[in-house]
Amino acid sequence: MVKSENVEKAYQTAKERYAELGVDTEKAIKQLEKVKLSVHCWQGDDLNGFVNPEQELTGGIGVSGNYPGIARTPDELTDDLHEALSLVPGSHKVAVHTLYAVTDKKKDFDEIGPEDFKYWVDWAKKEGIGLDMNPSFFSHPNLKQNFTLASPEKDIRDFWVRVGKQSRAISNYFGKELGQQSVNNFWMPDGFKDNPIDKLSPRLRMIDALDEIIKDGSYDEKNTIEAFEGKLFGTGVESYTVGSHEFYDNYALTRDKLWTIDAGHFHPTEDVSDKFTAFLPFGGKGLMLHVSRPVRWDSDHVVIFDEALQRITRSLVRDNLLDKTNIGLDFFDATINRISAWVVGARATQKALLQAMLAPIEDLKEAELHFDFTKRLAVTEELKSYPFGAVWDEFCLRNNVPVGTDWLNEVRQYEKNVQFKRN
Ligand code: RNT
Ligand code: ZN
Repeated sequence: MVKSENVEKAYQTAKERYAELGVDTEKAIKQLEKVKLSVHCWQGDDLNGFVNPEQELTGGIGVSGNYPGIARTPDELTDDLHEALSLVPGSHKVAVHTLYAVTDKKKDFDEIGPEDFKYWVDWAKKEGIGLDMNPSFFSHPNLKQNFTLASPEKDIRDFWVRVGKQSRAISNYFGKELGQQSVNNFWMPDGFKDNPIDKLSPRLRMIDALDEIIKDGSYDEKNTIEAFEGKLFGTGVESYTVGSHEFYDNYALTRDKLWTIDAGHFHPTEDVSDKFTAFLPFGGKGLMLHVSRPVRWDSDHVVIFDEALQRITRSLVRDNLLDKTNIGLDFFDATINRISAWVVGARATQKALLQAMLAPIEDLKEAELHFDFTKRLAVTEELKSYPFGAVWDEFCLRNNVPVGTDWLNEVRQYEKNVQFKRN
């Protein structure tokens, strides 16, 4: 067990070290407290959901591993989420998918509406958190030849348009009931495995379908807003993806919606963090992020405190973009305890935010403005070994969550008493 006096002693020293640089650790702690993460429910059950769990996962995304203790029911999943959230400092949101509706009746995706998410709303109220939504455009037989909203077949398109419309009603219900905006994230796997002849028509069909979905302007943006997630390619659609980045960047801008940037959806050498400031100044309403870790490809590994993540959080903090950005997590790993996956990814994201906040940002901007690149490099390099971990520990302590590796003991207890008993 970490001793709290040690945490406090280390924090006092860290506070002074940062103060020498003109950095206020108390201010950073307060700033971090305000940042909500949108924690994806699907890490808890390998994206099976409750609507058609027998159906295989499609859409070119995949989960590997079979660590025991997977959540199989709504109660098991929310119990596990509760456990994970209790180990992550601060107050957050949970993101669900159409697949996670809780209903006694057999309902198809396009029939699932707000009433089928009452379970989640009641739970979220109990937890005091918000909910985000995602219409599911996969794991369903109407994902036909890898097409949904851009399908050449009208009945397939119409089906998915209804799913999209329903998701808006559900997201609006979340926002209204929980008193905070629910982001409704659209990702469609549509595309071709091999070289297409016609690259234009599928995109035109996609635009029409999306416009049809968002046509009803009666939803209050206080409650819900749509976000659109592009992708370079997916497994099975290597040659052409209808919803590319440029496609959704332009769609979001022209429709006054959010653009979703998933850290795994770009070429591995691209710097995702460089995109935020190339979008927002053009009138971009805001961003949704899917923080993920692509290992060689869009592999959806658990997020860790790595350079790619630090670049993302530095840009958000230094360029003052936190107010315009919804930070969601999107990864799935079944080779480890699924609760620990959530905890590692969420805590890593918060740590990276905190480290970015603990910097003499104005001073560095000033140096840059006067071409003092020597100072910029020297200071940012030294900052890397400043005692930010001591501030992080203090943040955990103040938020009543375990410090250091102590959270792992709790997960071990929980898996022994709860998760391993499920099998
Ligand atoms: C897929 C997208 C999408 C999904 C989730 C389940 O490549 O990243 O966001 O991972 O909606
Ligand atoms: Zn994503």
